[in-house]
Amino acid sequence: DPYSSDPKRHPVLKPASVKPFNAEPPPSLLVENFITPKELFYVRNHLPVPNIDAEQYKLEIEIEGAKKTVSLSLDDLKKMPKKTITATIMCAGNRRSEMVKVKTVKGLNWGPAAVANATWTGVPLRDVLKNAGLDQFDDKYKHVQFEAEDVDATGKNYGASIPIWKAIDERGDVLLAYEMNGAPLPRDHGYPVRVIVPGVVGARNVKWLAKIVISEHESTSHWQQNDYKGFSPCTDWEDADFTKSPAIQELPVTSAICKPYDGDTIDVVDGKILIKGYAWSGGGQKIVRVDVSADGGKTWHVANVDAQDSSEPPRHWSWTLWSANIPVDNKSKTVGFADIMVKAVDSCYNTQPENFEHIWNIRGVLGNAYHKIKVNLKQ
Ligand code: MTE
Ligand code: MO
Repeated sequence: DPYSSDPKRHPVLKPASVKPFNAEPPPSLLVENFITPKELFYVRNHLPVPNIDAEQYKLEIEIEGAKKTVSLSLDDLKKMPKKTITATIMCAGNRRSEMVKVKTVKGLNWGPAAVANATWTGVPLRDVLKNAGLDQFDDKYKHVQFEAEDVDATGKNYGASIPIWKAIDERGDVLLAYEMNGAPLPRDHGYPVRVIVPGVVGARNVKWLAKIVISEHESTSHWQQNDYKGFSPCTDWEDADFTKSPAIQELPVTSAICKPYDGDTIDVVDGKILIKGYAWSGGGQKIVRVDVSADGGKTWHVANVDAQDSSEPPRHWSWTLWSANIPVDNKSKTVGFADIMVKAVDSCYNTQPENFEHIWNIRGVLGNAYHKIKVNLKQ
């Protein structure tokens, strides 16, 4: 069993699959903390967790066409000036379980908790590339490829790539991280070194990093080429041409109600109900407003921001936690329920699509429509 040396997991994580291990926490617990404790941080593994001895760890760096490659130990990385950022990571398939209600898709049935926020400490990737001899003004190179230590049954490694501007720009804030929330990375989250590409889809935040290649080309890995791409609702598996859709990088703005849950019965206090959730946008955009409704969108209210960091766009990498105490119509005896919905607005004034019907896609990615739940009201 290639999964026999996987780490032990906290029982609060609800598995969507066990081998490989994929799990998210209960959404109501997720929004209790601005910085997600490691026990509550969702896990998204495509393959068995590699067992890496930090003492033996080597990171290889190759600049295509150059004769030499550079090899760095964990100590070499730790000797370089370090930096800490707070960044949210979100899986492209977050909230897939809502999209599935339109029509089935291929992918894990994620709820709204395949997202989390942590502090990450490590070395800026741009410093490592500079030391390795990359001339940042050489426009021959277009991509930075990451190869990981985890392998599939045919011997292929997990891999992904990002455009080179994101790696080179100081404001891109890409890190080779060796700490999460001030402690060494847990094995599930990439021990000893992972890439943090803030503002960019989870899939490019490569864990168990083994090799970096500066290249004219994207990563050729399955996950860069034939997965994690968006399609039209009219495209099915027979006519999907993966060469025609770009690989997902920055994610669109999204939000979710994490407390209460769809179908819950909740108390009405002084004619109001309390709801809580998160909002986040990719590309370093900040959430500037969260709108909530308790009557199916007839009337809207602006939610309170409970937690947000002060960094400005386009370097605002972490999520926003919000809550709202919204009035419900409890005068009429017939109203025993509320249709609650949320949409967020980011600093580009982009907002969310109204429903999943119009953004449905075969892989069930980029599911950022209004989050809608129905609850029963207890007077
Ligand atoms: N890196 C490696 N080496 N192997 C993986 O399976 N999964 C990716 C990414 N990096 C993956 C990986 C995906 S799809 C996501 S969403 C994030 O890691 C999840 O990070 P987490 O498990 O730390 O939450
Ligand atoms: Mo993912």
